[in-house]
Amino acid sequence: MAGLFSKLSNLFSGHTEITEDFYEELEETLIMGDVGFIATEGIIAELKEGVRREKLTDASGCQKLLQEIIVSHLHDLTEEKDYAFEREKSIVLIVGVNGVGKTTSAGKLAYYYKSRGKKVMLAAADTFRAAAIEQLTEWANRADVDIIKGNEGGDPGAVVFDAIQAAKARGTDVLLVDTAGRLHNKKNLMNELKKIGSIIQKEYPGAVKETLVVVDAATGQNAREQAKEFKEVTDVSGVVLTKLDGSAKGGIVIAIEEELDIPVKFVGTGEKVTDIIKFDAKAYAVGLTGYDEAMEEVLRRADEEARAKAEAALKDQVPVVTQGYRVDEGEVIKVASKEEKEDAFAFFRSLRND
Ligand SMILES: Nc1nc2c(ncn2[C@@H]2O[C@H](COP(=O)(O)OP(=O)(O)OP(=O)(O)O)[C@@H](O)[C@H]2O)c(=O)[nH]1
Ligand SMILES: [Mg+2]
Repeated sequence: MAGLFSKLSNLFSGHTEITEDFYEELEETLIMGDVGFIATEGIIAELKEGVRREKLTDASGCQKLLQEIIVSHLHDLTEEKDYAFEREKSIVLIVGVNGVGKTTSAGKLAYYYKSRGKKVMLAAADTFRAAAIEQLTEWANRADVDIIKGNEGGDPGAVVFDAIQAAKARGTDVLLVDTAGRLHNKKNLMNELKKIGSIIQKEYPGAVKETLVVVDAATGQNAREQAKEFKEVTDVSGVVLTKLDGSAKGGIVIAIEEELDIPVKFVGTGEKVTDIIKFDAKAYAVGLTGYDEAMEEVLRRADEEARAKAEAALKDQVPVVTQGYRVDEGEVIKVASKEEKEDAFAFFRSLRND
């Protein structure tokens, strides 16, 4: 069965005119692809409205419109606001139910920030599951970062406490905390997270706190439910959506953002240490709708903006990292984040082969 990305992008070549059939097929594709009922209804209504307003008649004409509507249903992530933890001393709590990919994501993020020049530390606060500490230790080795751990069966709060003291002493930039996905029961799990939360508040009030709930894309609407439950007990600030590489759906991004108002910040694209990308709404919408021309424009604009920002910074002699460029010793240097947009686009486009 073809996946959401291939079905949706093919929808436009399969139809020449915008007919009721076209809308029905679009609706079915979105629902089947995990977009969720609420967002689907909204998207279709806005598309119909736009088609009327712009007096569009052929299906290919509304490809761009659909792409813009999808973007408008997603958070407009900014580096300053949504990735503030990258620039200051921070503590990133990784939460989620068992098996979704928390430990893997913690390891990948450790590598991600380490390779961008950050001083990173991992904390093994899943003391419940046998072998969890060992598993995180392997990731710490892979990423070549420090790890703070306790004993199996020990108090996770104590591990977080120790990790905070170590992070302060060693000048760590990003402290990533892996937590348990399962305890004796759900109530215990949620209580433990609350306890960890209050330890952080007490011991490390100066740090930027980020709580990422990890959900598995393959679990569809359950992923949304899980994110909702965690949101109710902790101040979740973002989602890491894992295993999107193996899912033929992926519309869950829209359902989560629309219904829970939490941004998807990272996407797991495989099992390797480098298989994580920052979520990019435009790259996602372009990949989904097949309106590839839009990406050229997005990349060109990102490039211009970043260069302008970097040049302005150069003039004012402030060392800044901007999207795509940074200023270093009086020179404007191209950095990885521009390529990250391209990588995101390439990944979402590759989902059309599922
Ligand atoms: N294909 C794919 N596999 C992933 C991704 N992220 C994690 N996995 C796999 O998912 C499985 C579970 O990952 P873990 O990181 O152990 O999950 P966890 O949430 O820490 O699990 P518990 O600690 O038992 O709650 C492993 O086999 C990972 O390789 C991803 O983005 N893509
Ligand atoms: Mg784990």
